[in-house]
Amino acid sequence: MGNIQIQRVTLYQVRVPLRKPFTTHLQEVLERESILIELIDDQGNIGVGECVAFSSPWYTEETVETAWLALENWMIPAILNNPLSHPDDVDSCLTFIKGNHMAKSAVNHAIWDIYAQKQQKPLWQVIGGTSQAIEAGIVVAAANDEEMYAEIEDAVLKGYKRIKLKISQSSNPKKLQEMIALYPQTLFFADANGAFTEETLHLLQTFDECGFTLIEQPFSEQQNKLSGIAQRSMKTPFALDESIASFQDVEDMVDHQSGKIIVMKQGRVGGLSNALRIHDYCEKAGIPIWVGGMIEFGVSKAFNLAFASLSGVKFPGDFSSSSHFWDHDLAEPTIDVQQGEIQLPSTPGVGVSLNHKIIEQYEVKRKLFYA
Ligand code: OSB
Ligand code: MG
Repeated sequence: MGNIQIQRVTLYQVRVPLRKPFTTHLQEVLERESILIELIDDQGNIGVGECVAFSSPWYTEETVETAWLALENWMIPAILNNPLSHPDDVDSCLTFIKGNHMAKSAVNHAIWDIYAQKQQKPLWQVIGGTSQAIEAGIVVAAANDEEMYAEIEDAVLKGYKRIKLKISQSSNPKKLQEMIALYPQTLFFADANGAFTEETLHLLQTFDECGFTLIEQPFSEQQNKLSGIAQRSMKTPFALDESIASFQDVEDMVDHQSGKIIVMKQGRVGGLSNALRIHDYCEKAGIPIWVGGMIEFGVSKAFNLAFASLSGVKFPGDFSSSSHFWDHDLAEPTIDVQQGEIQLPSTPGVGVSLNHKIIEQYEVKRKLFYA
């Protein structure tokens, strides 16, 4: 296959307004700052990646600024000076850097993109994906009930197979149960983003009769033991999102029985290489996976879609059309849900490139690096 020798790296920082506010009990997101990375190798292959850290540490410790620093000071110099024979080598080349998973993931992704292009195959095939049509799910994170009902109706009409609702201690389980009963063809997930505590465990238990397929991350990421106690008292399976930042976290989930399903966010586990290891373990252990979202652009979503093609992914993920969040996506082609599905590309690599014209409109800063 030959080594991948990176010649040039470009980092772009962008700031893009969301089409409508994204509201959870933790944060209201109105605009998305993000970092895009573009690598060019000695044969002219272009690999892309996207760092999914947010502007502030409301969801994870990493932020856009810390990720930029890590990329600029340590990660990019390391990959410019080391020929790589496989994307997994990105991880071995960056073991001297602790944490910073989302920044690492962006680099790991861009190398996977080039690696697949060199094999002249779509990335999803290179990693052993089996389905070319990915079932689409959407997240409703509305500020009030009226908006929530309107967005649910709209999503059902658009053909989404699954709707994820943000819940918190102030949600009304009775009303949710009635609403879910109106849409027997649609799967409903609940995402608590860690809203519940030991003191409010009894409130969480009142969601057990709502008809949710699963409840995502009821407690904060460290509360495995409590989550295990709660899970054993409820029939609705828990899917752990924030808790899963590594392979070991999956083993912890099994040890504590703190959840039954994994939400994969490649950025949080440090990229596709680690995500694949988790996938293979989960498939053997019979733990279903589904793919979560980060209010991303089409680059990150394209890697999520490739992962969703794997046989261990058992539920529709956070996959909505580009137009759900954005007036203009930063990657092309844009994501277009049709009959509740998204078709994977047949072109080599991850199948998307940066839309430079659009990026220019939203660019905050840019930096180039040469070997
Ligand atoms: O908890 O899944 C989450 C978005 C930002 C931060 C955390 C979460 C989310 C989502 C996914 O719910 C939104 C999407 O990209 O479709
Ligand atoms: Mg979540």
